[in-house]
Amino acid sequence: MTHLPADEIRSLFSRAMSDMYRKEVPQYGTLIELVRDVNREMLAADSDLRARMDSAGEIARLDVERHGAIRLGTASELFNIRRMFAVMGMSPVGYYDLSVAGLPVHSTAFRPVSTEALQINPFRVFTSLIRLELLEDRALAAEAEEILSRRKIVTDDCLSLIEKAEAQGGLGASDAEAFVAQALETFRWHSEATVPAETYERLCAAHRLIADVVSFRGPHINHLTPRTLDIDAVQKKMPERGIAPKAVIEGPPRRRADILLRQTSFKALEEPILFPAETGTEEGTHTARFGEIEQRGVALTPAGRALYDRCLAETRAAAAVGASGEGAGGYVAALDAAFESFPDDHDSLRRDGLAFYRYRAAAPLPAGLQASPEAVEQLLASGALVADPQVYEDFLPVSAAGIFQSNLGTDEQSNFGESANREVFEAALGREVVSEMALYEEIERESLSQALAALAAGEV
Ligand code: OOG
Ligand code: NI
Repeated sequence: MTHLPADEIRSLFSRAMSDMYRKEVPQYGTLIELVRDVNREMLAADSDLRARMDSAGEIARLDVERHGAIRLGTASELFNIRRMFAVMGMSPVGYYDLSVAGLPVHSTAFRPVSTEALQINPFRVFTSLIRLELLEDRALAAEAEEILSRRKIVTDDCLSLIEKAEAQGGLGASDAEAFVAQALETFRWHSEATVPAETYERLCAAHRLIADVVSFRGPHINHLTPRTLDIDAVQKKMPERGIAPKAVIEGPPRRRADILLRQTSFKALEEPILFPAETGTEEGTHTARFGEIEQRGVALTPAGRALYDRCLAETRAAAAVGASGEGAGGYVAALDAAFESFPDDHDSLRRDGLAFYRYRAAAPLPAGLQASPEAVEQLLASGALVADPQVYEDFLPVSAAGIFQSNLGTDEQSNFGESANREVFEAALGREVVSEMALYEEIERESLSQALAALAAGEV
């Protein structure tokens, strides 16, 4: 039997999720249009950018590129979600400890890992697991655990299709379609809470993230984020289209050679919900779902990342943004100043070993040059070899915390303190998370040896 490639199942799912979210949150549709307009203008105005992205295979993925986020309640939920995403060719990459920012969650990102799969559709889902063990109120933690133990977030039909995919090594076309429809059910919004208003209030008082997870039937997708080529332009134009962005863009400053990831979001919507009550239902509201945009730059090596972390720490020590955005100007100035020491062109980033590249052979080997690792600089200078920046496919814990915070009240307590627990997370997941650094390294190494081989064989 022929299986539908996992990459195609992921594309189907990502489109279905986007259609569903557009219906649920109309502002998301507005944001998608704005991002598409800005990307088109950028590509039309900058033919170098267009050519570069085209030869790196990045134009095609731009319009389908997005990430989403969900929050899970229990180890077994994480285990089943991992199996569900595996059917779509998505693996858990990276471990993010958000307790450093006072949030009672730890997370991973499910995403495709190979160059080919990323080019087809890089859909990613930032997936957090709440940590009830960090709650001081042990009775409330036990109550939350009991409530969560009663829910099933993956439909029975979906579970059987996952089992079938695991047994057969994939799904045929009609099974794949049924799987996508069933998987979508897990992420749907439910306007009826599963707990009475009084329980919801107590959960909120412990932490609003906990209330968001424990009070509902499933892990509603809380945002979907398109990728823009100019986040500053989109941020500026958001108010024109009736969207109010958060005060500052998370991540590195605006630069000539983009690094890592810059993100901004709009505030969560206040949505009407119904709580079960002794007689019928009781009306209330909940804020969970929001919108976000991102701009992706080159992935950094461990050395580059350490430099990034230092520059960011310096910025945050020098300037702080207040609860309602005061001090945003000072923060941006401090950010620009702190990153002055960070090389801002791809040649330096590559030569200094700060960022990851993907090599390709672009012209025949010039006379007198060897297709060898020692000759890389000369081959690049001659144009026979080209180094494309590898897009950063992952997330940043400090930025993610900023995105979480902008959607929670600013009076949130943050007294959990650092307590990473990767072992517990991986035990729940049922496997180890993939190291993102190892993936970038391998792509760089492999691409260089293939490009050199192609030059040596005269295949260009
Ligand atoms: C996830 C927030 C983090 C990002 O892009 O860094 C995030 C959440 O609110 O569940 O989406
Ligand atoms: Ni996000």
